[in-house]
Amino acid sequence: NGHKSDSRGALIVLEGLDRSGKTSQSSRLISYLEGLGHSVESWRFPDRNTGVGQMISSYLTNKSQLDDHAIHLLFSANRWEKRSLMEAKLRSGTTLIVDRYSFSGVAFSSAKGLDMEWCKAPEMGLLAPDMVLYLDIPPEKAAERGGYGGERYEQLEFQRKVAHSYQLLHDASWKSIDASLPMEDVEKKLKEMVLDCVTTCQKGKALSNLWS
Ligand code: 2DT
Repeated sequence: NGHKSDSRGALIVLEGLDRSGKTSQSSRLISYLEGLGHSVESWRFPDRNTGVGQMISSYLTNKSQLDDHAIHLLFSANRWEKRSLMEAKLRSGTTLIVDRYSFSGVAFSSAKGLDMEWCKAPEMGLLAPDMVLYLDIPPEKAAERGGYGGERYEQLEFQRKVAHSYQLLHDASWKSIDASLPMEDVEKKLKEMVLDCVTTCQKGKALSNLWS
């Protein structure tokens, strides 16, 4: 009686400090899943292509200044404007590998001193990821990798605070991976976890919302 249609794609989020390897690992996961014949898309937040995204981009590159609360809400709005597309993709069977999501939103804003519960509130009702893969790396080690760009937030002292905020956000859907291991080792672990999650969602795991 239509239960087959409950099969769906997985919502998989990669989180971690700058230079933790999220972007490289994300493209490896995409190739891996495509190779297995899965329908999969690479997403990232902020999505700088929308109108809201352009305001965010201008803030991150220090071309504009905004109140901490205001930029927090823009990051959240940027996810809300993609929510219905996200749900449609998942229901049509496409898995999404998402580079940063609400956890970045809360971790970065609370690292500035905003109240964590206040930060979570606008995220409530967005789709909850099926799995959050946290690429765990000490801030000092990430900084050694070099290549912090010139964007706002890309400073060791601030990254330490973000790491602390991330620690407060861990819940049952989180999987931490030691991201200071060689890239190939990290990749191998991620592939196993992702495949497992994709299979569970294909079997018809229900979608749910943050933060309930
Ligand atoms: P990228 O370097 O990954 O493009 O991220 N950020 C991100 C927030 O402060 N709030 C959010 O909700 C999101 C998604 C993290 C750009 C920077 O924006 C931060 C780094």
